[in-house]
Amino acid sequence: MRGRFITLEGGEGAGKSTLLAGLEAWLRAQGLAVLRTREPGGTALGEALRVVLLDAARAPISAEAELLLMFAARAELVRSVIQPALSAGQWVLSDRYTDASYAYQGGGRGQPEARIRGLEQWAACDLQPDRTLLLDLPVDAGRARALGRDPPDRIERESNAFFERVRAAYRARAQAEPTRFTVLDASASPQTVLDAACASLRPLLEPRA
Ligand code: Z5A
Repeated sequence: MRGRFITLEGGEGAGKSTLLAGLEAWLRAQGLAVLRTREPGGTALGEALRVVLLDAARAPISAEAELLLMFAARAELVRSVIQPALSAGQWVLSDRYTDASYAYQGGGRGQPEARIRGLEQWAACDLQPDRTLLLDLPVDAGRARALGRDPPDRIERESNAFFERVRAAYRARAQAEPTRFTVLDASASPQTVLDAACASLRPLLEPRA
């Protein structure tokens, strides 16, 4: 039976990595095979593109090139990792996916939604997640959590206004697709966030007709 494809989205410091670790352990405890990945990344090509995309010391990258590089990494990940794992019955947990392109390159950079939709259909095989968990957190709170870590990367250096547009774009997508999205209050404790995420995924554990 095909596995399930679960994506985690949200702004900087929202708690995606923290939640992913808890979800992976919970799903494994249910006896499921789980594959965890991230974007941009998850393949040799994707990890190399991640370095290019996030390196703050590089020459500026145009919004168009940034969008195409995100989808180049995704094209490789979908074909060589996600689709084979789903076909083998694994649950795939991804730290970000196509909604991030709509939020950052669409909302943040102003790239037209129709252009992103076209890339999603072609480069990402129009593969849609079974469930997307959106960790929603005010921008200031997320940035405060990220303080004291490594120096900010190329995207983390953007302004608060950029991240407010990203957050608004995520929330608009969740509102437009309430069946696929579950919005989680990321200001709650890690255990409360995990419990809410598990409650959202529990119905997907039922075998499909
Ligand atoms: N990007 C893009 O532009 N377009 C695309 O299509 C894609 C990506 C796919 C890399 O993403 C960048 O790529 C990202 C978007 C862009 N740029 N930005 N900004 P990333 O996911 O690798 O980077 P990130 O979003 O900056 O991740 P992060 O800052 O590491 O956040 P996180 O994984 O969501 O948070 P965390 O590491 O789990 O937690 C952060 C801290 O908060 C940590 O100290 C935790 O212990 C703490 N924490 C976590 N949960 C809680 C709760 N519930 N309460 C209190 N404290 C908590």
